[in-house]
Amino acid sequence: MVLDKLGESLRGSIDKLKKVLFLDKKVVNEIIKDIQKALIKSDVNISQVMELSERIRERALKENPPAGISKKDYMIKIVYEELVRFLGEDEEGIKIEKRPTQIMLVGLFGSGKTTQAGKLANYYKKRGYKVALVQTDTWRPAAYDQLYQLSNKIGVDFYGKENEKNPLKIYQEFKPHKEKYDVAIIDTAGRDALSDELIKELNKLNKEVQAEERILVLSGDIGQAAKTQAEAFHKSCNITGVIITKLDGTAKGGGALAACSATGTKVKFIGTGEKINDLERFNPKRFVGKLLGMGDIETLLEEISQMYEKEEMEDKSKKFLKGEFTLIDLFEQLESVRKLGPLSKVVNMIPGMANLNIDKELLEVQESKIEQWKHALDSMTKEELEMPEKINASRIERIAKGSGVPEQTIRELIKQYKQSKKLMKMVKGSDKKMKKMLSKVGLNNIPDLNP
Ligand SMILES: Nc1nc2c(ncn2[C@@H]2O[C@H](COP(=O)(O)OP(=O)(O)OP(=O)(O)O)[C@@H](O)[C@H]2O)c(=O)[nH]1
Ligand SMILES: [Mg+2]
Repeated sequence: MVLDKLGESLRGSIDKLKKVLFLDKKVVNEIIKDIQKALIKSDVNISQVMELSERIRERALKENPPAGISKKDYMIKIVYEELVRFLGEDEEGIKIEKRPTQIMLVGLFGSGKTTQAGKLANYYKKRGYKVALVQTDTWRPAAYDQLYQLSNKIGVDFYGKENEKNPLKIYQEFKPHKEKYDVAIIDTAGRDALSDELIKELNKLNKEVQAEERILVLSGDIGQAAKTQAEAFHKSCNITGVIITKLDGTAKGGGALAACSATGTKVKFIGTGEKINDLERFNPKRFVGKLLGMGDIETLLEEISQMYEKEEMEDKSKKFLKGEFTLIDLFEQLESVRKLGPLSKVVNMIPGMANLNIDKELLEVQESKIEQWKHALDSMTKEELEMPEKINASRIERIAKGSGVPEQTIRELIKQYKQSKKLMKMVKGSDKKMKKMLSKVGLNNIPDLNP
């Protein structure tokens, strides 16, 4: 499992959070301390840890959850969101848009370049692309064999030259064939450190290959030192992203991931083992979800977003019932009711509504007219939308010209608005039975209508 220690500790904090009776400042601080410890153990840079935990603390203490969601659950959401942000927010991936898309892998000795070259070839072959593997590493004696064997195993074409000392020459022999492929993956030689010699070699190769993607392969076990490496390689060959490998076997992987994100270097894939299939596209949301215990988080996020929707609807209903509504509110209400079916039918579904003796025409809005109203509303000024009473004949003429909607239809819209407002007054003046009825259709939690 990737970053299992970090995941274990974070899940531990979440469990602790779930168990407390009441979320107060003390608990927030305690949970944050746990998270800090977990991140520091994973070799995340201290100032990054502090920055992240400050954000979590501030939000947890300041923000209020929507009604129906506990503070504890809301804090879990905050922790999730901030960790996702911390790790780069959105998935980057490598897009195969040009044919061929050349992916050049660079990095220090043993970081996992050759292995990832094989994994990537396998990844793209499985997705139906025609792939070539090119070995330009003339340093490591076994490099040629290593990649050759991988290419046989995967079943993709291989280019290389066993006793050639000049990587440029090897690439030049491949170049006339490159058009045959959708994806060409170019493995390069590493060194102990980013020496001048390696920089020179990479610069030359870089110029010749002109790869769409220049990917730095970093071993996760270097932890926060990933920052210096990413910066140095970026300077020498303007890398387009990184692959962090060996996340299966190191406690320091969190540091490497966080360091890359801090330098703005996009993590495109992660290596999760030695086998050919042990490569994952890096998606911060999925990754953090898994770390925190996927299923739980998804259900929770869904619940919270539903509560927000409910709150918003209730707010609108309250305004509507108080008669404090504008043309925009009217339109929104009509749109949301329209989703339930034709208005006349919707009204019939509400028990007791018929007894109110509402003129049926008052509610029977022709479906096609709503679309025209939308255009008319687009041509109105803010003042007109908020105070429709101000819309006189000359304004109607102007709105009609601007929207291409007949004046008559605009007059109907205003009539509808006035009638709805009248209806609201009736609702306001009605008895408890009415309130009961409204609660049946979900418009509950409404403050006393006759205070
Ligand atoms: N556990 C684990 N091991 C990996 C992963 N990726 C690569 N390795 C191992 O790391 C070692 C080095 O991998 P290579 O692919 O040869 O590294 P390299 O960057 O090509 O090294 P040089 O050619 O010497 O520069 C090998 O033993 C791989 O099996 C990974 O994601 N997880
Ligand atoms: Mg290699």
